[in-house]
Amino acid sequence: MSRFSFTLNATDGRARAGVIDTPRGQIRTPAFMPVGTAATVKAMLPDSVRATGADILLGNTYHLMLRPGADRIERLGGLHKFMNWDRPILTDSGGFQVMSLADLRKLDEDGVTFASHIDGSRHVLSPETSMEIQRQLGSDIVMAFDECPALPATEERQAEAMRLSMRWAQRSRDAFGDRPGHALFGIMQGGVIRHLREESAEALTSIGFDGYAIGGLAVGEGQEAMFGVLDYATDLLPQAQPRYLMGVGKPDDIVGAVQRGVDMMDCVLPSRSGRTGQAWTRRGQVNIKNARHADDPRPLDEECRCPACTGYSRAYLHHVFRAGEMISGMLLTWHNLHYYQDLMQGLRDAIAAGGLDGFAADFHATRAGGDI
Ligand code: PRF
Ligand code: ZN
Repeated sequence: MSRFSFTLNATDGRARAGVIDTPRGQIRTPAFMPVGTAATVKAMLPDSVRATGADILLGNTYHLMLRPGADRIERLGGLHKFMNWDRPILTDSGGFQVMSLADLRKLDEDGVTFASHIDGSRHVLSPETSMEIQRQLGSDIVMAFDECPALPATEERQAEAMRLSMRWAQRSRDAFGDRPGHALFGIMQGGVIRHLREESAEALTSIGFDGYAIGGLAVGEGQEAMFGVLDYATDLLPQAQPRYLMGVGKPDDIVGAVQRGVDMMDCVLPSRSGRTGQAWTRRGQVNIKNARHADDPRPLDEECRCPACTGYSRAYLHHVFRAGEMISGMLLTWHNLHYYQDLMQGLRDAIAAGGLDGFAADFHATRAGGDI
């Protein structure tokens, strides 16, 4: 069986382009991972997600353990077979979703006890149960179990959450064991406090992981503060493993993160905003609800080769959104995911050619603020 490995092919400044090899296929980096929380990228068939250029999807321990249940998915042959996606899947470990979605949460050294947001049933997540559930799902890239404190948080609270996450990282590593072809990523915490980020990086690298995530960002601190952390945080992590910035982001967040040495990202934004009538294009954001589009025969994005842009006008997309037709969410999600993957390919090509700064300048120059 081929093992999990990361090969760096090019660097440009602090940015990197490479390939992660897994038994389920290659992941070209920098990579954007569409979110498939409930065993589906909402409004898209898996072949269509692949056609946008995605190499890997993200799944969620929290949602799948509650519905339809990890035991059931395991009995049915694992998440890949269940959702008909045979390429790599990364699963988040659940703690972050418990804190934002579950009721009656109780957190202690062992883990977190909570009530399901779906039916109120009681559950426990700990480093050990999270590793077991991610194994049952058949995840290719398993995330360590961590705590991401809600903002605003005092330095004391950030330190406590980070140190708990580092003890949980060691327990995650021990519980994961040795699983050839599967990877375990550690998650750095520490908020926007540099010495806590340094302490967290030191703890994770001395445990040793197949990849390193930067957690605890994009939680309301703002882009400037996030970039301020990324300015030093990626350099605290090993060169030889992938770095994953969790839950990011808007297109300009992605460009800035890649310039600062991030290799992987995920975000619900392109899929979620597609269902609410928001499109992301080379010239900026389009709100398809807007009456301005009712008679507009032009495509969403003149340069895009996706089915929404090659087959339909803004007028049609406006009409089906207003009429509440299902094809509206399908076409806008397809376009948004296609746009995001085109952006990633542009970033990878620019890094390979040593022209990332020019690419980024061009990216910013062609985009208008507000609605276009
Ligand atoms: N930890 C985990 N998942 C996450 C985050 C985190 O800090 C974030 C923060 N942006 C998103 N998803 N486990
Ligand atoms: Zn398009």
